[in-house]
Amino acid sequence: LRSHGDVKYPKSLPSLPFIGSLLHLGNHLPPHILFCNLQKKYGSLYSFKMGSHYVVIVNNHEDAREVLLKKGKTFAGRPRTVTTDILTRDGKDIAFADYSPTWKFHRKLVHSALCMFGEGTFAIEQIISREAFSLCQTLTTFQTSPLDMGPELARAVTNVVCSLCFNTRYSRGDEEFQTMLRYSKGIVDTVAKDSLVDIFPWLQIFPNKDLDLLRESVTTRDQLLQRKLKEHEEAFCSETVNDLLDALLKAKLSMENNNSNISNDVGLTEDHILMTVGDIFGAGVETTCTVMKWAIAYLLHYPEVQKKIQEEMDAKVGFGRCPLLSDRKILHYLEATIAEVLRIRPVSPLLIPHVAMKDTSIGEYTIPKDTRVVINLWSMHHDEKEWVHPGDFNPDRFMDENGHRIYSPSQSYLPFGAGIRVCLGEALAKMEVFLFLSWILQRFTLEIPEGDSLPDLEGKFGVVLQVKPFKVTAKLRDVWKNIDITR
Ligand code: HEM
Ligand code: PLO
Repeated sequence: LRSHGDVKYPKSLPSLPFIGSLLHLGNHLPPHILFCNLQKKYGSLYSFKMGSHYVVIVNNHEDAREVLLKKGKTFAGRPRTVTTDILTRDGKDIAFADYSPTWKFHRKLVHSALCMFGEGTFAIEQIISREAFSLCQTLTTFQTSPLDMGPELARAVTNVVCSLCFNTRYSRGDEEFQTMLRYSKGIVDTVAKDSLVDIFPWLQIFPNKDLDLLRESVTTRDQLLQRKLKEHEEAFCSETVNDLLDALLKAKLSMENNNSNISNDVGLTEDHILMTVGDIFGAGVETTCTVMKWAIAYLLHYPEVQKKIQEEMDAKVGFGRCPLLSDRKILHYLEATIAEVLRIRPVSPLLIPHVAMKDTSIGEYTIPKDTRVVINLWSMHHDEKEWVHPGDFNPDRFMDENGHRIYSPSQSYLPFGAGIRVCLGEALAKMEVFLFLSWILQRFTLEIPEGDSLPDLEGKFGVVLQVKPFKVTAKLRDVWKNIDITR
């Protein structure tokens, strides 16, 4: 693409050699950091070809806001890729589905179901608190011995999503839960991994270990979801909608009965229901769990932050009751710490790629239809023009001088994205992270096991920015030593 007349395209990286160097460099530098560094040479908005696809990388908040908010609908498309097509039966879910009336209808449906069973109700506080209590019990039994909290956190957040979607939960060591952990790791490790198959789709005709693992993991997941769907169908009664799956079934049945025009247009098939539940499950578990792990890793690196959170809690909540969601309004420093974790290690540093659905523009640059637009949240959250020492972990950025919370100290902060593709689970995720962390820190002080080194803060890029596994000791705080914590 070349500029002619008034038409100006984003600066382009040299095409053919670049693909080689991208894949090569990709082995050393994760893409969000590589794309951030390339700004030095190409400016904050630049483009390149990946196979036959024209890709634009957006690194600053002005352009990102134009794409996500001002022209949100124009950029609401999603690309089809080999791995996400396997995961979602060719885009029959929400997150990886292209913009369409069906997608719009689904998103609305799931949004209202989430409000009904979660966000808007007292029930969600009880569900999360039950899991926080159970997590604290497990930590108590591990007293002083080093523990990888990963699987325990995974069970806690899985049980929250399970309660919302299926009205069930898992106990420690449950066989079905172990299966779930296994297939989800298989998917996270392979979906959109280094996008090789997505750059050259014809590569899929060659044997590819990752694709095999992805297919196998997806098959196991689908069998599990199918079983849940069948159980719900058998027990279904439209009078009592117990969970998200019931709500989706009810919507499907009422559309079939109505036989109205919309049902032809937006057809809610069994595949759609399965894939949508798969999305909520996958997004609900992997993201929340990842944020919890990052938060704990940073608390180990910054014991003074942990101490400050505990002092605030001791003063404002005390030990006579458990933390509540309403404490979010008073535990400013804990909220600021969570906000800072989401800044310094965004769960989804490149969001999910967006696609221009028609010819359009970003700033002064022309963007042709079908361009893939990658928003580099990492660049935005580490922009030196917007943040003082962006590489430093400092919750005080989100506090004012009176000790109150600042919600958005910079425009360059969008951990959940924005606009019509904004995260569907933002409210739920914030409630979970707040309650889990406050329950844990009210009772325990987290420390590095003797002889272990500090957790690695670099992260491993994939469909989410993962933390490398590490161990902690959860020491029961002195005040709790004489109290029966299992009450
Ligand atoms: C999409 C962040 C938790 C469900 C997204 C996106 C981001 C994000 C950045 C992509 C936005 C875009 O492409 O423009 C996060 C973070 C979380 C979190 C940081 C945890 C702290 C959750 C939870 C759920 C969820 C708990 C489920 C209940 C979704 C769905 C989408 C999405 C369904 C796709 C939306 C669409 O494409 O229309 N999230 N998320 N997320 N998230 Fe989350
Ligand atoms: C996580 C592994 C699951 O087995 C499947 C799944 C579904 C939805 C995905 C999620 C995975 C990863 C995080 C994603 C989410 C949709 C939105 C979310 C990509 C692959 C984010 C952070 O954008």
